[in-house]
Amino acid sequence: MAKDRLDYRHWHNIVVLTGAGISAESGLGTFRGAGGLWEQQRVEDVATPEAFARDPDLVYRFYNARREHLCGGEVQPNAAHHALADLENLFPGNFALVTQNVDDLHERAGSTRLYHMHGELMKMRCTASGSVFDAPVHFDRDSPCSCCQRAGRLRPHVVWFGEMPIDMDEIYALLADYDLFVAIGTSGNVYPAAGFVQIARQVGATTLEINPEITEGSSLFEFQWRGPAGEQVPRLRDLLMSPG
Ligand code: BJW
Repeated sequence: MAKDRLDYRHWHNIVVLTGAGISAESGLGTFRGAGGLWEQQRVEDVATPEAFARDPDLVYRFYNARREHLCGGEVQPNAAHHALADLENLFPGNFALVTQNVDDLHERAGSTRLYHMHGELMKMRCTASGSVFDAPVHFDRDSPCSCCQRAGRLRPHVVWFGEMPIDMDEIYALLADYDLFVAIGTSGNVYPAAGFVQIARQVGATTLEINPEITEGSSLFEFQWRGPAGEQVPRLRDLLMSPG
């Protein structure tokens, strides 16, 4: 049974994991569930290295459309992104943010201590050198690479199924020493992020899930706040910033 009262006075190190749900109220679709991205596009067709090898044009189109939407002006950070940026600035202990999201809404809200474990939509990578560059809204197999000037070498700088997520050494180091782990807007379907709550329990950290729905991993969390991130994350910020 989840508890409903957090004893927040003894926390010094906080790690927050975010997923697609935190950006839902900004107008970006989530992946799973009704109306999600994977309902419109089969994951096997666009989010694996094999898909990119088989049909790169489809993959370029999929990510170009998402970049266009992200940069179109309608998508802006919401109250949850801003509340996490506030915590980075104001929380007196250590605060780290790990996101599975490839959008840049955390940065736009002001977060800087941020790990994009599944990459960044607004970056592209040379498949020959591994160099990472800022991406234009559109690029494809005809776009020359910024380092070798060759066409056909650029790919989205995102992590597909079967690939190693980014910055895992740093993220596991964070997870070795902290008091509070908060997972916001993630379904807990995708590893290794889905396993972070188990690491948190092993190190004795308090665990909190913020999600309007019950998820695959809900029963592993000590505390569960049901509701949209835009409402619940400002509540968490206010709690953590209130005088003990
Ligand atoms: C709200 C809300 C609101 C709605 N407020 N909330 C068998 C067992 C275990 C593992 C494996 C296995 N077979 C294969 C694997 C490994 C595989 C995996 O996990 N597969 C599973 C499907 C089983 N993982 C990998 O391959 C990863 N690599 C890997 O494991 O390398 C080896 C390794 C070994 C050891 C250490 C480290 C690594 C790579 C995974 C790459 C995932 N890539 C994607 C695409 C990125 C690019 C792109 O954007 O196109 O990442 S898939 C997609 O899922 C994306 C997301 O980051 C990721 C997670 O999704 P997320 O964020 O949870 O979104 P949703 O849609 O699932 O959920 C949204 C949630 O929001 C819901 O719960 C809603 O209720 C909620 N919500 N509105 C708050 N307003």
